Amino acid sequence: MGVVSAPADGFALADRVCSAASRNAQPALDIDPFSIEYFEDPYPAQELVRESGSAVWLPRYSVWAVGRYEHVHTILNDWQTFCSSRGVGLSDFAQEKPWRPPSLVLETDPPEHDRARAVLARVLSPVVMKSLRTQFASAAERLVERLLDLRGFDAIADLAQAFPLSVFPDAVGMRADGREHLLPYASVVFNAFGPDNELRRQAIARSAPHVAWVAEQCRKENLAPVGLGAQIHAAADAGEISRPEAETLVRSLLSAGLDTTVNGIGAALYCLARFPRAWELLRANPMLARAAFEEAIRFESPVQTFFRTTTRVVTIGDIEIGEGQKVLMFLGAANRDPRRWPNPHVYDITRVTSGHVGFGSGVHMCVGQLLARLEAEVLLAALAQRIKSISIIGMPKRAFNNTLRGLDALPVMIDPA
Ligand code: OVV
Repeated sequence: MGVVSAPADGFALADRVCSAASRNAQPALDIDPFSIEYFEDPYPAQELVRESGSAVWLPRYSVWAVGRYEHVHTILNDWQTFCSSRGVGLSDFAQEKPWRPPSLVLETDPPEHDRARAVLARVLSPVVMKSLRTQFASAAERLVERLLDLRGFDAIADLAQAFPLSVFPDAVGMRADGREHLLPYASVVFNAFGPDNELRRQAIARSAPHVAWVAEQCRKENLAPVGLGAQIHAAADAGEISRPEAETLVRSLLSAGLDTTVNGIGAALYCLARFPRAWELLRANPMLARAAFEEAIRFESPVQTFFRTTTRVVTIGDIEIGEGQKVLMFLGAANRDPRRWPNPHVYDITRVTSGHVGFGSGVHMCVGQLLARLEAEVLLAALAQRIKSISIIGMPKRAFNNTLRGLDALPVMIDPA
């Protein structure tokens, strides 16, 4: 530990770091963290980001990159200096029109942020989670029984997607038809945080039907009288927020509430299939389901990156950053920073995961994290109780997205306990 090893591609670390003495010795890197090549294996480049300095300039996008845990954590917890209201993607809302009206929680700063956040925090509170638990657990058990009949299936489509799709839209109170728009819509949202590359352009070019459908579903009259959507609209009935604000907050649920849990659960399944010791531990003690999920979030970091924009000149470690600069936080790199995590590249469901930044940190920390954990916990516990082994029986296929890390396909075989 502490020794910098040569990246897997054979280029020595120093060859990629332009020490740029002409620019106050500010390190620069020519990596593209939004390229297919990077998504295929992000770890060498993430190590470069971490080891090059406390902040490193990415000339390709004219942004600062931060990959060390300490500094990612500091940035996440200083909204005054590192604001969200200019967007948390590459696009600076002070310079460019956002592709959709900004989110009232994600893309705002206190005090405006806090009003919207309070509504979502209440709608996604522990009391509400308790009311959802029994139905979620039954749905998980039913799905696992069905998969046991199949024996061989795609752990992404048939499990990581199927389970959230079987519980989340119902919990929100959505109508049954048109739900096939939800994952494509989320894919657009998360691609749109990235640069103007092929992924983002294609996603936005094809977004119109998904955007129109989602906007329609956010209206009070299209949501069941009980459910998370209705609870948001109740805040408008009470005069706490306006009706259009309620609709935009329902949009936040639909934007951030499904593809994230799909990739979080997918990460846990991929980890448990690759690390048989972890699977055996979980099987021996299904109470470890929550720990297995949390460690999968640290290990895979399904949400890989977010940006902030500086509101003043600021120093990160020994690097000075100007005002109005985009700062790219590598959550995945921070979650594997050897300065913070022993054996960071090992999936270990017995480790202390608290402090990981897979859900962010600070005022914007994932407001849906309890719902994500509930879904994952009941599903992993059901698997642990009914299944002896999960084996990968075909090539995993990676999904490419500017923000989300996960798989498109994971062919597996399961054996009953
Ligand atoms: C965390 C997140 C991701 C995407 C969209 C939103 C939030 C939103 O609030 O719309």
